[in-house]
Amino acid sequence: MRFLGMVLVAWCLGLTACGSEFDEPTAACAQSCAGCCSGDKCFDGTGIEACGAGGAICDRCEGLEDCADRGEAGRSCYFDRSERWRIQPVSAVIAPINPIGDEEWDIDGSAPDVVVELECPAGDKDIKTRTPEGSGYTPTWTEGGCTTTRGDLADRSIYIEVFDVDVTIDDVMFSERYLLKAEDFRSGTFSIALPEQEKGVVRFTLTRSP
Ligand SMILES: [Ca+2]
Ligand SMILES: [Ca+2]
Repeated sequence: MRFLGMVLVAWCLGLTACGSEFDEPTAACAQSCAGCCSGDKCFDGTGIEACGAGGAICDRCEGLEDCADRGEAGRSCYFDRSERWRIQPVSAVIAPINPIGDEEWDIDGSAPDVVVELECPAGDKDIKTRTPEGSGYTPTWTEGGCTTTRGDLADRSIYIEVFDVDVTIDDVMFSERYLLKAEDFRSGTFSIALPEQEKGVVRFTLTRSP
């Protein structure tokens, strides 16, 4: 059945007029429902699963769309490319031993000095940001994130580098691109696993910015 479902989804994606899972509103629902309708069923219409207002047929929001109240245009699934979002590294868990070389992070045996650098897409260039040094094996940060538009973040990945600052050559823990997913925006958070570090992770918040 799963295979059949995938085939149907693939088939539907290829057609612009693929049938909605919702039925045309009945006259009774259209007149009495403040949210959205499917047949004679009235939904409150504020969620991405069933979005709409004024007794219109419900819509399921896809991808990065929100169920958004758009004033006179009513409530509908909408993806606002110009909306500004902030990506902030907030915390990490670092392994006690550097997996590269299997030794302590710093020669004097002290904890790593962890910095997260981001390159966030902004138009045809990137914004580069850098957190302060977070010390210890569970560093936290409140500064050094980037803010850019949702459209840029939908089109292009961010580059993330995590490292222990050293006098000569930094110990790099992570350097990869990451493309934000719809669920990252919905949950307002995402994390990356640090390779070779058991339980090693860096967590980020993803918030709308005024
Ligand atoms: Ca080091
Ligand atoms: Ca260091």
